[in-house]
Amino acid sequence: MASSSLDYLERSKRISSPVAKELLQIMVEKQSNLSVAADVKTKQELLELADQVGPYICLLKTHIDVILDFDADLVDQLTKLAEKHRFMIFEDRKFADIGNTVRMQYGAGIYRIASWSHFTNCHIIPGEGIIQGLKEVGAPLGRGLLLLAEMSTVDSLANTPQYTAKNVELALKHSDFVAGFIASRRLTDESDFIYMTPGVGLDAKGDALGQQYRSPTQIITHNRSDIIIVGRAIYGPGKDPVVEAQRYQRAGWEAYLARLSS
Ligand code: 5BU
Repeated sequence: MASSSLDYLERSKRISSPVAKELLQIMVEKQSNLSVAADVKTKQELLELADQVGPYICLLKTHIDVILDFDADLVDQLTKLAEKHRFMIFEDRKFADIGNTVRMQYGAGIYRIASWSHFTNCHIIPGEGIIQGLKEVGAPLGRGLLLLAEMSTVDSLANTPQYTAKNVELALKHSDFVAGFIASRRLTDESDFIYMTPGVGLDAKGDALGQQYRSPTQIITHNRSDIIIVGRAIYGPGKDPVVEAQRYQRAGWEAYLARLSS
């Protein structure tokens, strides 16, 4: 049976990646396949947003390098909020350099991403060495990597069959560290991976810089992805993050239930 026809609970028992397993368990417990992309600019805003939306999400996605006043205490507090509300953390770093460089960028520097982020992601533009470099740092810590097999923007160069197929090939080869993909749709049934999709919105169709939004129904029910990643639609101007997080949690979960019954 294709793994996408199984429910999240059944998949949590079978999937090989320990972080994907834990994430699927959290999704079942909280009835949430919602990840909030917390693209805010200060430590206080990030902590406030994480505390507000925490009860409704399975995963918090960060861009830690946009935080003006980043410090180690931010990471400690985020980790405490993740434990309090039971969500995981995904630093959307999009590594893209040679293995030797990403090893340093992932494990060291100011952010020490590997020390606190359960998931991170990379482009496979440099070839297999980028996965090997990240794996040397992340695997001993029990972290998981997501490959950027597709992007949500209107003219993304990643969305070609050959590039996407290479992502699948490398994920299968490194399935001891690759937990899944960033993609708009399920890419393979050969082995189970977790799929996360940004560019999701119920109201706007896009932004002025090439972003495109699709609905949870399109992404989860029809395209068989697992997690919707939602940013400005939750906390943008005039939005109430709690109301919107609840709304997207509901929409994502209903789309998942519709997939199971289709
Ligand atoms: P938005 O406010 O929902 O548009 O934010 C989307 C987030 O997802 C933002 O943090 C992007 O960096 C991220 N993103 C994306 O939009 N599209 C992609 O293909 C990838 C990441 Br990969």
